Amino acid sequence: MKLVTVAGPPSSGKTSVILHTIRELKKAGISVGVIKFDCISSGDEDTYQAAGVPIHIGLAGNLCPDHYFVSNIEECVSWGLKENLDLLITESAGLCNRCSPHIRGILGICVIDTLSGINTPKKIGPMLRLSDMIVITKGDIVSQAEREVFAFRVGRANPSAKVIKINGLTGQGVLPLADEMKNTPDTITVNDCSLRFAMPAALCSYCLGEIRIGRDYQMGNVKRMEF
Ligand SMILES: Nc1nc2c(ncn2[C@@H]2O[C@H](COP(=O)(O)OP(=O)(O)OP(=O)(O)O)[C@@H](O)[C@H]2O)c(=O)[nH]1
Ligand SMILES: [Zn+2]
Ligand SMILES: [Zn+2]
Repeated sequence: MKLVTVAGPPSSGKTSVILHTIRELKKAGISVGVIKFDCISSGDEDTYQAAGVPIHIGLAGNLCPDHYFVSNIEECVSWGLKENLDLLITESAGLCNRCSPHIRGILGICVIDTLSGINTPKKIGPMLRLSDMIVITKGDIVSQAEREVFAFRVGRANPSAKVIKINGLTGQGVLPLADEMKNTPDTITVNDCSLRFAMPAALCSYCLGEIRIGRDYQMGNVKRMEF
């Protein structure tokens, strides 16, 4: 089974792009399932189900969804194998911008939309910087000049990635992504694989539920600003 990680800011068009890609892959007889990682709720389950795509949702609750991802990814792979999938795609909504689900040796894709603003590529961090392929969506609602500046900034944030433009509404531009997924090697386990980026975590009293403000309540890994 092939494994692909797809990450990107909320509402950037991940599900739209994945669904168009799956439609293409189905034509080639490839069976695809999705695991969606989200925080509190996800409407994606219904969307994938309606499209006939096997879907499993993981809700991270209070945890960072990427930390939750890495604690569960091996079980996700087992699920995909049990479902007899040819390809398992994980979708995660990189909320904190500091974490990244991408794994060494596993195709990692970042989806980002032109509406997020030209400074966003620089701010997004490792899920963009350390991805193999970057998909830019929503080019249909900005000007040609904005599209070009945005793509330039994306290329500067990650010079080694392939950058492609996909219209998430129509699916236009999806073929190179489907091809990349088709050609990715098979995986039967991610045990002993490594993340591409160490996930920062504070492990301070606030991680453990503290809500009071003041030095007396701050324990563990606390970083102070300098003035
Ligand atoms: N105009 C336009 N709209 C798009 C495009 N791609 C996606 N959308 C719209 O953007 C919205 C969000 O798309 P989704 O595919 O749900 O985005 P997502 O990244 O999966 O969202 P979450 O999983 O909730 O983080 C939907 O209303 C899509 O129809 C695009 O290329 N152009
Ligand atoms: Zn989605
Ligand atoms: Zn995080």
